Amino acid sequence: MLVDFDYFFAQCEELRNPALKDKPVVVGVYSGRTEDSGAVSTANYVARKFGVKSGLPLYLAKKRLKGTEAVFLPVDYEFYEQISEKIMQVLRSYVDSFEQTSIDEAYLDVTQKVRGGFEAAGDLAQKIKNDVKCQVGIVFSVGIGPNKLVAKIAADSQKPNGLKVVKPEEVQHFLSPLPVNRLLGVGRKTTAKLNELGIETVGALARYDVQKLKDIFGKKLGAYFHNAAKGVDNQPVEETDEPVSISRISTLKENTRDLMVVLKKTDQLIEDIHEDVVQRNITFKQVAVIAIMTDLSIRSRSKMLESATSDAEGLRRAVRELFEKFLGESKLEIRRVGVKISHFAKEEVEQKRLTSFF
Ligand code: DCP
Ligand code: MG
Ligand code: MG
Repeated sequence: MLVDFDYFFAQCEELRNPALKDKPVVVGVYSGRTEDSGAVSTANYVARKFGVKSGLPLYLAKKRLKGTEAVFLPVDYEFYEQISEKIMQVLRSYVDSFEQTSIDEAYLDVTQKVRGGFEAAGDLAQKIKNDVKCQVGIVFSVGIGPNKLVAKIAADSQKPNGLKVVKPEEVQHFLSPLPVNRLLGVGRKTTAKLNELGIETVGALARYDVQKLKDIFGKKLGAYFHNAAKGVDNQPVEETDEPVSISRISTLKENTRDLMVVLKKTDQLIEDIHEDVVQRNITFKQVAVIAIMTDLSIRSRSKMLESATSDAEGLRRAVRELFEKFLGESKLEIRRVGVKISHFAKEEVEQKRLTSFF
């Protein structure tokens, strides 16, 4: 099974304020330059009817929702993470093995639990949905299939509050009519390239000569596209203890705009993060700073380092640079500060799995 929570950040906001439910709700990341600069993180389905979705610039979202009772809120990641953890805990109690892939997504292997029966898996999914709704108050969509690839596409096919079972004998029929961009790793450029070859659907991709695909996209990717289009995927559901990012956040003794005060705090956070980096034996390439302002809005700035590093000094330099710039651009006082690193690589780069490749 693949479980993906519906309109997650916005649903969390509805959970703590049910009065929002019937209104368009937009959760956004405010970049801080002007009141409306920034982008939509997600929106509830009421807002989506007006064409508002993840990634849309906020000023456009405001325009599309003009004249409605739309509510715009800043991202409160920590709150969403708490809710996410509660749900993940409930999900875990039902599985043979479990793999969380993002704040709102997890794969559940229930093969043993249902003795391989797809109908029993559907019943189990309904039970889990009811349990999570009852214990946490959140709804999600679930896809069930013979492997991760099919489960993921199935989950996306009936949002929101969906439950879709695709049995092994139905895989071909289910995948064939879908546009190629529904496959993981087929983005805008690849879609354009495939379309040029006359390949619009997953079915057409499955029928296309595999050797030609390899010539065009390289051996590894070509083979992946061919298999994916046929619904073939053998990746196990397995727990990964590798986070996608490491962050620490902390409240300042008092609100400030003083760089030195900010850096004193971030130095402690950096020390903590660096310990984690050493322990995990990883390098990072991206550094971000987070500032929670006195009006509780959250701002962040990030920077890609020239090369991956595990060095604390490099991290300190980047954080200093980011806060210097940020304080120059913003007028409000800061209440809490955070540091985040991401884009990890293991010391010996291993790329066992294509999903991690994408
Ligand atoms: N998110 C984001 N920016 C994006 C995409 C997503 O900040 N461009 C965040 C907000 C989402 C959360 O990640 O709530 C989960 O992403 P999903 O793609 O699962 O989207 P939603 O859960 O919001 O909606 P859906 O009902 O389509 O799953
Ligand atoms: Mg979701
Ligand atoms: Mg998701």
